[in-house]
Amino acid sequence: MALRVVALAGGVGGSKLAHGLAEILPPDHLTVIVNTGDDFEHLGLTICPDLDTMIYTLAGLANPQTGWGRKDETWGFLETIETLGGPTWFQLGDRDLALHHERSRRLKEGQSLTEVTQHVCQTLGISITLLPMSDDPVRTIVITDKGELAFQNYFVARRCAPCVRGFRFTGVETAIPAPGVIQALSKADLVVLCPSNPWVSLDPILAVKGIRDAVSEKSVVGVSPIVGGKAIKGPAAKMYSELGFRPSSLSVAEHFQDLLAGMVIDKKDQHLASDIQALNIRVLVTNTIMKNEQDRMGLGEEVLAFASAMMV
Ligand code: FO1
Repeated sequence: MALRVVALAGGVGGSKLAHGLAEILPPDHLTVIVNTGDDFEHLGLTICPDLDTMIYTLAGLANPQTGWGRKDETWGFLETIETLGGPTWFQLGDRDLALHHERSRRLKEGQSLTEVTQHVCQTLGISITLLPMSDDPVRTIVITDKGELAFQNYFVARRCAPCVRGFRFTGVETAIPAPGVIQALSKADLVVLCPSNPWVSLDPILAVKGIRDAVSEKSVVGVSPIVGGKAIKGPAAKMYSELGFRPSSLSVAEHFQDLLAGMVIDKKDQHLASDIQALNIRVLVTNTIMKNEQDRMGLGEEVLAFASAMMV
């Protein structure tokens, strides 16, 4: 009997595991809740990078080199923006741009982000349920030695260089979970915290009213986004260091200690297993680096088997 799973995810790493789970679970047994704290207005468009990275990954359209944006892309729009003296710091390909444009048009017409996401998933043949964490705007602000920076300014424009002091999620005080989020969590047998940045991909989701409480009622398994003290991709390890924590899968386990029943760590971190178990968290040590679709499915299978064994 397949488990009913809800996965929480952000950008590239989280999307890969979500893709593996989507390949092995019946479509109606997987709901993925995606971070929207990275969203921003740019060139008059509403851009949702983590939703789009998830959509492109699940649809097999993601750029394999970067993990974000689309493969088989053309760049006529951005090249022309450059000749016109417009902003080109955020790389928008022509096909990707069409998604931002159509989403923005529908949102302006009054459709919700959930409705637009469902429509896009249908057009791309994605059969699992993909939900934004909220239809209300929540924006991650990175508090740094260079001041408070909007997320994409920190992440893309400044390439994560500023020293992080903390985070704020503006709008989270009044945001409510998107329709279906709490229902999916209440029906779930298992919640998976995908290998996404704990600070700026998973914490924003858990900060939306009611989500952390709903997750805490469930069996939760996390997959560490940090291997051998480094993030596979992105600034997670740098953020841990700058905030005064040793970047390690143990720090990630401590980060979510009150939620986790189990943690999946890479073989490189075998030596940390007992420290994590001492937090009363079961540990699975395996290969967590997903180089291809086979790895994604393999890790998905292992996470589900680990969770099932934990729940008996
Ligand atoms: N990341 C970059 O480092 N440089 C970019 O130019 C860039 C463009 C971009 C366009 C669409 C999209 O969906 C994502 C894009 N990203 C880019 C990644 C994005 O900033 C991050 O994926 C998330 O915000 C963090 O996971």
